[in-house]
Amino acid sequence: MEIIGEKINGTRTQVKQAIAERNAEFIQNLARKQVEGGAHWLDINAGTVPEREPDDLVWLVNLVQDVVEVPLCLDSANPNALRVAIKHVRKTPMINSISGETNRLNGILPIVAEFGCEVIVLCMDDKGVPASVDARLDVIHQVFMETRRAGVPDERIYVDPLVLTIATNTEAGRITFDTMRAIRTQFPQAHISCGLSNVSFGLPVRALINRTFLVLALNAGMDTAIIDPNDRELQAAMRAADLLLGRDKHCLNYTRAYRAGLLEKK
Ligand code: THG
Repeated sequence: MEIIGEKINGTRTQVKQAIAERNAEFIQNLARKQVEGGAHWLDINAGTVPEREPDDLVWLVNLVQDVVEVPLCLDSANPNALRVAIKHVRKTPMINSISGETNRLNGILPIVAEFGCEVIVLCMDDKGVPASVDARLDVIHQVFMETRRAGVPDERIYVDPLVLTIATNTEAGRITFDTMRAIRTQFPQAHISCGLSNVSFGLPVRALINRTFLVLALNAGMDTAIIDPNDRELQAAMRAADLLLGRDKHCLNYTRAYRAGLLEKK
């Protein structure tokens, strides 16, 4: 499984403060630690102040690239911020995200096509996140029509089926897994990605729910996730799941993680 490290996100209190104070050391430590923890990409989200977002995003991009080599995942709904930031990236970034929403298709898909980016596709449109599996697949088919028309190959697409909160709808997990299985079959070249934060909202022992969700999602065809790469239990569960699903040739990653002391309790 490929990991997108989630921690450099301006909606988090500490990161928001570090951005406001231009605390470079705090951000660069987050970048280094996540790559040491196994992140293949780093999500970079400058937060929610629209007039400051382009400057803040460029500041983050430059800082992070000075200390790590991994490509970035630019997390913004603002085409202007993305266009400014993309001039500063050293490696072609992933864009997080487009969706079936008109403004994202019009504003962000042209950037993805022009710069040859990989892109996360959220399973939602102007009406929100569809309730049923079939309605979600309709949205996905619509978006693939647009990405193909724009010349973006399916293998650059990471579909995020979105998982809603189990506490308010106990079908939320099943709907997400069924959507993943259908995407795997209908778009075999595309990737499937997901975040975990929503699924366990409002319930106790959230980390247990999150890591069990991750294992079930891997079984449903997910190959990438936006997670905290420094969460030991999550990483251990993910490595065991990859091993059991036949995605770890010669058990190499598993045994390597064991020797690095990553699989057992500290
Ligand atoms: N899909 C896509 N992008 C996403 C998400 C997704 N981007 C945002 C989010 N979901 C994933 N990123 C984060 C980043 C940080 C945290 C959670 C998800 C986080 N949360 C703390 C917690 O859960 O305890 C609380 C916040 C804080 O520290 O202030 O750290 O699903 N495409």
